[in-house]
Amino acid sequence: MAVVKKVPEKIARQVPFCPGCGHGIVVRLIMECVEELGYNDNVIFGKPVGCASLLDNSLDIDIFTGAHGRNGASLTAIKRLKPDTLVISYQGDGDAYNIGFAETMNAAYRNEKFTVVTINNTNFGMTGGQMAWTTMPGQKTTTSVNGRDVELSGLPIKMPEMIATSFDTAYVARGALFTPAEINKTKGYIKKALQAQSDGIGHSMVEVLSPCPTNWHMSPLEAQERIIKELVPYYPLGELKNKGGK
Ligand SMILES: Cc1ncc(C[n+]2csc(CCOP(=O)(O)OP(=O)(O)O)c2C)c(N)n1
Ligand code: SF4
Ligand SMILES: [Mg+2]
Repeated sequence: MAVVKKVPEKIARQVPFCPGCGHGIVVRLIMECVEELGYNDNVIFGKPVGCASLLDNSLDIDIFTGAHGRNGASLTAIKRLKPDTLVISYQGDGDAYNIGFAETMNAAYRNEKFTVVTINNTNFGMTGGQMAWTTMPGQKTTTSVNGRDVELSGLPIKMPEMIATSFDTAYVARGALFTPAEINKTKGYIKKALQAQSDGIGHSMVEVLSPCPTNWHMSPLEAQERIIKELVPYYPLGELKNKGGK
């Protein structure tokens, strides 16, 4: 018999995202992991600028909102001042990779002992679907109306690969949201990343390939199929680094 897991207590109200959006799923996975790891009030959720900024009223935990892209710097300070607190930086791809590139890379470079979870939905979602560094070749966005031209703007960025191979980080993985099995694997990656932080091993990061049906102009089902057919072949799934070995 299938076991339906209870919504974590800290998700106090409904999350405010579009139908079929991945943000709500990932936030739930994070809060399930937080609960399972035994953290109750000793958690700080670093919220970005982007669609996830709408989360304020949904979570009953301490939330910090950084300026656009700057959570890598702000949460460094918070974690250093409160080393026993589980610090989670939840960020969009535009926030963490484009606007916050320097802060994200510097936090990883210094091996700051907090966890970054990034939502790669291949665009700047909240502001209407502009091209990001994660946008796929040929993808039409409001700022690449004829499709992304890699001759002009380069290839989509693979931040987890850069962070896993360049710096002395503890845990790096990429998951995706399509089948329940993949969603469960993604939860496993998030849990290991949080465990690496809890064990004091070092910086941890999980990227999640996530649907944005609204700006992709697709149904939720078509958006999931796009992830499987178009995104996964370019952005491979799995663990890139697991220093703690758990
Ligand atoms: C300094 C600054 N520049 C630009 C903006 C406008 N802005 C708000 S949300 C956003 C896009 C965020 O995209 P992403 O991080 O990918 O998150 P998503 O909405 O896709 O989840 C931008 C550019 C801002 N709020 N502050
Ligand atoms: S615009 Fe995209 S990322 Fe933002 S809430 Fe809607 S589906 Fe989600
Ligand atoms: Mg985005």
